[in-house]
Amino acid sequence: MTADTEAATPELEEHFQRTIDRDQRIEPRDWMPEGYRKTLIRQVAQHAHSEIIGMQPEGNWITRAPSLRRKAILLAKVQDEAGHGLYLYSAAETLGADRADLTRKLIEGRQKYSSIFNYPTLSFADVGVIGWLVDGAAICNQVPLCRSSYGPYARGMVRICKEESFHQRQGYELLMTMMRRGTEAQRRMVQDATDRWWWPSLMMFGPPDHDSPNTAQSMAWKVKRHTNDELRQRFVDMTVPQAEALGVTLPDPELAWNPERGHYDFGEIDWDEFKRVVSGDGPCNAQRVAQRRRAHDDGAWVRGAATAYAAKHSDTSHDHRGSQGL
Ligand code: FAQ
Repeated sequence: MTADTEAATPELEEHFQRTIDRDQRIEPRDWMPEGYRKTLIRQVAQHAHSEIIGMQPEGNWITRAPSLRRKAILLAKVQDEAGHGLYLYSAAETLGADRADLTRKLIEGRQKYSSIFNYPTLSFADVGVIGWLVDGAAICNQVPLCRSSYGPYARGMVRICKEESFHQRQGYELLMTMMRRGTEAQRRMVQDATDRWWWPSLMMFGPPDHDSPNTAQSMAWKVKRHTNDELRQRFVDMTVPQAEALGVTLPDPELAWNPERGHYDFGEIDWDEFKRVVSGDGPCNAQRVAQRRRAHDDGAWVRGAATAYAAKHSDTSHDHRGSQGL
């Protein structure tokens, strides 16, 4: 029986709880409650799927970027997202998940990915706004995950966050260029993209705390360090001054500084829209999943060739060493 399947005993449970209480990390070799393993696989897999599906909206603009420089930047960013997906699938594997099984669940619609990637990218300004708002929200949500109690997830998040903050700055720089040095039409494109992405970005943080079934347990296990509403508020507070500096209006007439709370108040999020998008009925859900399924099918020969090569290599590696006199 390996450590991960070992039956619970009071000693193992106490050791797990003590590790959490002391803010130390749970590692793959450690005993952990089945619920802890399950919720981590759920969250990490959803996160990995989001990074991979998240390549599509911006990938849409690689062939139509307005200059070689912008194209190179965008290519690099989309490649970074692929890398994030791979770190996260590896982290899920340390919990006993099987990557092929996770991919199957994604393309069969049995596992979620972030609602945000079900919206279309209608102009090149969307590339800038995704960097500014979507990566901005991702950073707000993910920096605290660098202190998540599960070691491989927390360590993966450190590198991911460094790259996400670079992405956020490239998006903001692109928008600044369009606003300060662009034409009137380009400024209108930035405002239009901001109008379309603002509310979906707020939804990225998940349902409100009173309607978030997983938060209490995930906070107790220190998988999550803040609630969905706390992080959403932090994002709003951080973003309003950035919008002012950029010269765009955030599409919320109720957005106002509240000196008593020391935070910005903001309007009600359309939670019906959120539920529709999460349950598969957003503007681009069908297209995103179909594209992922197509890419998976098209890649079958690569996986087959890699598996055949690995099998051949392991059969003959002894002979190779022999023939090279090693
Ligand atoms: N979309 O009880 P809670 C990125 C689900 S990466 C879809 O509050 P939890 C990088 C939730 O899974 C973006 N589903 O759940 C990038 C749960 O479903 P389940 C992804 C959502 O886990 C940038 C149910 O609702 N980031 O952007 C959403 O405690 C640019 C109830 O919710 C992460 O995954 C949603 N927005 O809190 C890439 C970060 N929100 O499984 C390309 C890690 C909630 O019970 C371009 N994840 N749900 O059926 C987390 O921090 C958490 O999982 C939350 C949700 C905060 C997302």
